[in-house]
Amino acid sequence: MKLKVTLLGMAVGVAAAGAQSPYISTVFEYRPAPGQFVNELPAYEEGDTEEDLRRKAEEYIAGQENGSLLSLGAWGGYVVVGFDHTIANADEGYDFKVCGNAFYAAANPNPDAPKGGSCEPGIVMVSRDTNGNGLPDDTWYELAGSEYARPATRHGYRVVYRRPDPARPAVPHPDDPNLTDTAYIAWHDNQGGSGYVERNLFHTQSYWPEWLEADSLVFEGTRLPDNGVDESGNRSYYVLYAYDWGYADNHPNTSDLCSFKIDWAVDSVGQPVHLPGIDFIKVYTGVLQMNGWLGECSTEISGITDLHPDLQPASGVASPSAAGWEVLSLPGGGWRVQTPCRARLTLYTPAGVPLANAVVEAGGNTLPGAHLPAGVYLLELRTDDGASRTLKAVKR
Ligand SMILES: [Ca+2]
Ligand SMILES: [Ca+2]
Ligand SMILES: [Ca+2]
Repeated sequence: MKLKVTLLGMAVGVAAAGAQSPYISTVFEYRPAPGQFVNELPAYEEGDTEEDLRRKAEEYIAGQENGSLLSLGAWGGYVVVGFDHTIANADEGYDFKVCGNAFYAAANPNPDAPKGGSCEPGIVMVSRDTNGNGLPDDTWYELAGSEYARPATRHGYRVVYRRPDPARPAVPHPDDPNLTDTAYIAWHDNQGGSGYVERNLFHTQSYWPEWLEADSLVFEGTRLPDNGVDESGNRSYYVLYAYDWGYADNHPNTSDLCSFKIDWAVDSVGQPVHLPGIDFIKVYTGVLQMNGWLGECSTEISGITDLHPDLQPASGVASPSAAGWEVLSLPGGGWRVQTPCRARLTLYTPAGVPLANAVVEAGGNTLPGAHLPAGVYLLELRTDDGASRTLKAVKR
């Protein structure tokens, strides 16, 4: 009991210290996957520990909107950050912005897809300090960006990278002198796939995080479809295309598309969750693709900004039923949908596939569902003023 009180006291003390900064206050963990900027951004020096690199990463991206570029390496490499306050989930608009170094190339020869250049989408996750200990040891939620429900997006993905053997002879690319070792760092995934992080002429340092002692590195998460295309057809010009929204290092920093809504959060099985605010953010490289001489797709970030640092999070999780929104399962297999006003309803499968649309009026409405298999469905209700809320609809 005494311990509990002490920990709570510490957490309150941290939150109350000093004025609120809109920027990152702490880097909790920096764990890049292998990549061509690893050991350079930031620089590894002989003898550095993981704590030294954590501190260097913090110097790069904390306390400023757009600091230095922190490279997360190939797919899965990540950084975990915190703030000196809880970032509130605003009723409308974006909640926070992530800066990176994405750009659209003027030379992109594809007129139908102008948002291509150097776009290296990173997946963003959020977490609440639910146990109040000030540490990111609570449940994480992915912000479901534009590609979340695409069939080509792989959820529950896992990759193991193996430390390169310095005695193994390099395997240069037969046609591309820029690629000095195409079998440099081997990886395999949990779906039967495998490949290599390739080494190129332009980055000659080790691509393996030198401060880590393990001989393999494991990362887990969501893998986005490949976004790089060799538009030249001869390995000379690669275009990395932006995804629509919801990813870090995916659009230029001047774009609203670098901003995020806490309302995009989903749980581990894709169910939307409502978080009144968040305390921690994790960003990891979302694409696993080599792009010839350009190297692997690797997300970089340079800062995160709370877009409304003075906004207080609503206390507790909002209860939809308390506000007059409710879904009840009916014995015959359908649902009773209770709303305080007129709303446009969309019924989704647990995987997010829309099944049906309807308009419901204020009060009780019956929604048929006898023909559907048992499971947890999602009901999105959008009011005439554009607000929306999502409720679970359980079919037994
Ligand atoms: Ca919101
Ligand atoms: Ca915690
Ligand atoms: Ca980048």
